[in-house]
Amino acid sequence: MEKLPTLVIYSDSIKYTDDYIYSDYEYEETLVTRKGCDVTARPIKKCLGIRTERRVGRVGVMLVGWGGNNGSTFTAAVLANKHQLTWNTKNGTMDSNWWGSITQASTVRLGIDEKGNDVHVPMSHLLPMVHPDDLVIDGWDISPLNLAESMARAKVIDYELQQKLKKEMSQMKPRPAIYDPDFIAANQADRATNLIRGTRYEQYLQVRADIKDFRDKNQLDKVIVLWTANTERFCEVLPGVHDTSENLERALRANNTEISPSTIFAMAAIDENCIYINGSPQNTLVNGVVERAEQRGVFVAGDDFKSGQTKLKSVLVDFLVSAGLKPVSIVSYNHLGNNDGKNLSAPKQFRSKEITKSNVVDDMVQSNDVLYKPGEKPDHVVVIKYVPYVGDSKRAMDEYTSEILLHGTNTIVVHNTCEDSLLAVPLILDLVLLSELFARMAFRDADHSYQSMHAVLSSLAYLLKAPLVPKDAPVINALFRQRAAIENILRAALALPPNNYLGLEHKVP
Ligand code: NAI
Ligand code: DG6
Repeated sequence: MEKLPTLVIYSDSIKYTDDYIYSDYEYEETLVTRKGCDVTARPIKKCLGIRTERRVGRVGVMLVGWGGNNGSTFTAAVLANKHQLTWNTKNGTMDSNWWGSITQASTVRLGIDEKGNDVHVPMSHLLPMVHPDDLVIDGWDISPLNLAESMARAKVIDYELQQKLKKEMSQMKPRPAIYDPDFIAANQADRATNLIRGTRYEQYLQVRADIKDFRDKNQLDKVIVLWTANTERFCEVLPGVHDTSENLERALRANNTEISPSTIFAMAAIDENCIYINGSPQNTLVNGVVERAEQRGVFVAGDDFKSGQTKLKSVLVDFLVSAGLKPVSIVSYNHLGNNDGKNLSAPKQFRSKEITKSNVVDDMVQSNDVLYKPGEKPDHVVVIKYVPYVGDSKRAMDEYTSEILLHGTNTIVVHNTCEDSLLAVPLILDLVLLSELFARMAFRDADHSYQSMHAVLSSLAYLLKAPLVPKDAPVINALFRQRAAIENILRAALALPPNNYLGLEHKVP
């Protein structure tokens, strides 16, 4: 195996022991006070201790919806990379890679060399992270197909690579899953034959038993449960049912029909001390689930992978608004022909996706009160259509109209064609690797003992369309701000200052 270069930080603010990296970090902010039109600002500093456990341990990932396009493609990508497979196509011989993953295929600016030139290192070299080859994979699906059959059904992976993976993936079979036809589209019924029967509470117990079984058989230190199953309709959030952990458990035992399958998976994962990540739009992580995660000290994160159209939107609108241009109309069409598109062709499931796709520019708009009056927003419309022929190769067409100088207009039109699952799978990897790393980090201020990050892991916002944040925390959608947050948290754990891009070495004599 390729030997990774070691990164050692020389600083009085860092201490390495066999078990931990300790960083003394000065967190700087600017405190702003507004009184009428007057604004005052004062720099503030807080001394923090950051401790990162160095031992990664054995990590397992359980995918809900393992047999879907994302689930089977994720498994294929992990195995192809692990075995360093190559395959022939009409364009020549291809090799395995993790392009699209920020941990595996992106770099972070570490600093400058003696001549003042930037030095970058792969993000994965900053702090100890799970190697993707070492992940153990398992999961559930309502469809009984083994993973080789699922991969063939998905039509995402090149044929020759499928042949090379077939033997190993045909041994992998999803565990039976929780099916409630009231939550996903009626057009999914024909694949739903691999099911956990019984009441909701019995289903919850079975999911817990599955997690225990997987953990014990593979001697895992950590298991991460990630929902990449069909988009569900939103559950109707009911007082006395979804609002507290206790009420939710009571309602689960009473077999309340507004408790969705995804919420049952989340409760079982949390109760088994597993991080739970929601890669789809629905409101799985109701207040009762979040409270349960807080009580148990387990992370939850969501909602909905930010893979293509929304990712670009959270760059483009940031660019426009920060350039002083005023987006006034954003219209986003998609059509796709995979099973996700089929499920989303039903109105209630489409509505879930419409919600997560629609609120993704709010923070950028609100940041500029020169352009927008309080409460003013651009018109924003999202359309999704199911067109079977295009399969996983989603088409996304966007029109952005902005008002410019003296109320002229500027219209930008974007057309993007891409295999959806090949964009989503690297995000699944990053969600797993980064959440696992964040679970090994702890923070303390001067007088307190070390504490984990908040149970709602908003640091993963870069990877998610509608980032769930702790109560009263602001939602950040702007992509580079989200990425800088990840980068600078990793730097802080190494007692390095945030990247500031001042570049004064070259600007001041
Ligand atoms: P898919 O439809 O191919 O896979 C979903 C799988 O979940 C299917 O195999 C289905 O049988 C299974 N399933 C349904 N209900 C289940 C349950 N209760 N328990 C266990 N398994 C269940 O869809 P795909 O393309 O893999 O996407 C998965 C999810 O990720 C969808 O909700 C989609 O909206 C979301 N997503 C996908 C993105 C992408 O770029 N591919 C980006 C953002 C979100
Ligand atoms: C149609 O929009 C299908 C969806 O599942 C999307 O492909 C998915 O949510 C990705 O969305 P986006 O906006 O990040 O490309």
